[in-house]
Amino acid sequence: MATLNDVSQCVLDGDLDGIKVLVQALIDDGTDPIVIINDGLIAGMNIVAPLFKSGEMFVPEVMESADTMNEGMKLVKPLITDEDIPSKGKIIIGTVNGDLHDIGKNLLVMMMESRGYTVIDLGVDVKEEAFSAAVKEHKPNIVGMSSLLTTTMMKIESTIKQLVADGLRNQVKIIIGGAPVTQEFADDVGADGYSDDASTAVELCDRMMS
Ligand code: B1M
Repeated sequence: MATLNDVSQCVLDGDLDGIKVLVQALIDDGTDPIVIINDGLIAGMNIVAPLFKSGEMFVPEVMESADTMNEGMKLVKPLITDEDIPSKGKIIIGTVNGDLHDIGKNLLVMMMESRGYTVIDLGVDVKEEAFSAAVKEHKPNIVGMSSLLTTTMMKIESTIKQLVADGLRNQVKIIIGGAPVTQEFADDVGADGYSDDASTAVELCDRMMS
């Protein structure tokens, strides 16, 4: 008989075929879909996060685990309503104007979603005005900006200035990251937080929301 531990292990292993069989078996046994999400799928990602942080798992494996979790979610999501899943908060995220790198950002999105946040991913090459319009529309708790190029780092600053100009800066916390970004840079441009990897970024959000 399938167990919630098997589901977590399957997420850890990145077993895309196995997860469908296990989650369907638990659904057929009458297991509460919320329990499958929290104690099976998310529990699996909660094992992955520290292993990634400590260097025991690498980007491709983390992506596989996140894909596996999402495959399981596809089966349970139709069985629950959005109100059943308490969200920890709403986060808007994007790679800044002129920058097309999205692997790190996508990893971050997956980790944030797996840790219970509602994430609105604006994609790559996100113009300053688009960040601002999204804040107006979605009223997030946190805005995340990723930049991988020294040439686009300054777009973080111009986006923050855009939020100030539009009177939105005080309504959100801003976190930033990406290879060239540093804590010093974050302090200079007036971001609320900086992180150099996806796991720490999620922990940063947790601290901001508490
Ligand atoms: Co480009 N690229 N690239 N590239 N690319 C870099 C960044 C570069 C360092 C390579 C090099 O020269 N050594 C260099 C930048 C140099 C610089 O600015 N100092 C570079 C360059 C120059 C370029 C082009 C200009 C090349 C050209 O066309 N001449 C061009 C620019 C295109 C553009 O954006 N306008 C370009 C293009 C590309 C590809 C399209 C080919 C591809 C991107 C594909 C994609 O993303 N879909 C690519 C890639 C893959 C890289 C490298 C090799 C790998 C980046 C990556 O995905 N790393 C990169 C070299 C490198 O970083 N070693 C390089 C894995 C990823 C998991 O890590 O993105 O750092 P990372 O994310 C981490 C953390 O940074 C952090 O968490 C993540 C996970 O732990 N993090 C955040 C990221 N965002 C965060 C946000 C947060 C918090 C944490 O809060 C919101």
